[in-house]
Amino acid sequence: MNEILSKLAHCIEVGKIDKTSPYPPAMRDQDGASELTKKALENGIIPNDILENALIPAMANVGNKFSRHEIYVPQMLMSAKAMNGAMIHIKPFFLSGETKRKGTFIIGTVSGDLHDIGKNLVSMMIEGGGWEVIDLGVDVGEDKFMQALEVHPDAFIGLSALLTTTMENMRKIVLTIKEKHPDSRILIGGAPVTEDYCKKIGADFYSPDPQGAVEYLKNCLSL
Ligand code: B1M
Repeated sequence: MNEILSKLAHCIEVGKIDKTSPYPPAMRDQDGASELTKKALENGIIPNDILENALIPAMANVGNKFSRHEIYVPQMLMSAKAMNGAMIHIKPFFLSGETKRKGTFIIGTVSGDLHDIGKNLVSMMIEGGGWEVIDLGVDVGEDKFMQALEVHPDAFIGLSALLTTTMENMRKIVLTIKEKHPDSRILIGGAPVTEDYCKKIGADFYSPDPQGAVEYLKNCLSL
């Protein structure tokens, strides 16, 4: 792997946000995820390669270490902060700057779930695809989705969940939305979510990644 990307992946894994960050103590005064992402961009590495070859695999390693009880929640949180420190620099590249929007997309991480990195990536890519994105944040229940739909009745809706427990909350949200807005289009995603689960709960589309979500919206427009 490219040296900058491999250092960047290491910063995500150990939770080194930027040069001024005192954590982890062994990396004091060294570049963190923020500086290395900037360097990667300055060296002509494309944002998608930074994501696919450094940030996402590093977060996957963090999850595996957590599963093996080699790290705990505070370390996971530091990795998430380092990831955000990197994403700040990548975000502008995914925004197209188009003024005329293709439509509105309402997104949130479902009730009980505080994971937002994947959801933010999806928002960013969809916004970059020319859509207005209304990001409701994390721990979002059916009421908040319904309120947003009152204001934007033609919007597409995206639900994200990272826990097998909170994934179940998608079912109620889909049911409530479909009762009042049967023609609405709901797409779902997140690590534990599957195509099969999507069909079971009556959602319209499952995508394992942000690109699939962007493609789905694009295809809906051309129907
Ligand atoms: Co949590 N956590 N966590 N965590 N965490 C996982 C998800 C876990 C798999 C770790 C593990 O055990 N190996 C595990 C879930 C187990 C399970 O249910 N099967 C877990 C757990 C158990 C927990 C807690 C319960 C831990 C505890 O407190 N004991 C707790 C729950 C808190 C809560 O939500 N109520 C918790 C807390 C946290 C932190 C707060 C510390 C932090 C989140 C910080 C944040 O998001 N701001 C955190 C983190 C960082 C993780 C891991 C390490 C990384 C998640 C991540 O950001 N991945 C994660 C392990 C892992 O995933 N390997 C883990 C990177 C991100 C780019 O991927 O979110 O999957 P992801 O998104 C992808 C796709 O899924 C897709 O696109 C994205 C890009 O490819 N996608 C969509 C996502 N949403 C989509 C929507 C779409 C389409 C595609 O359409 C709408």
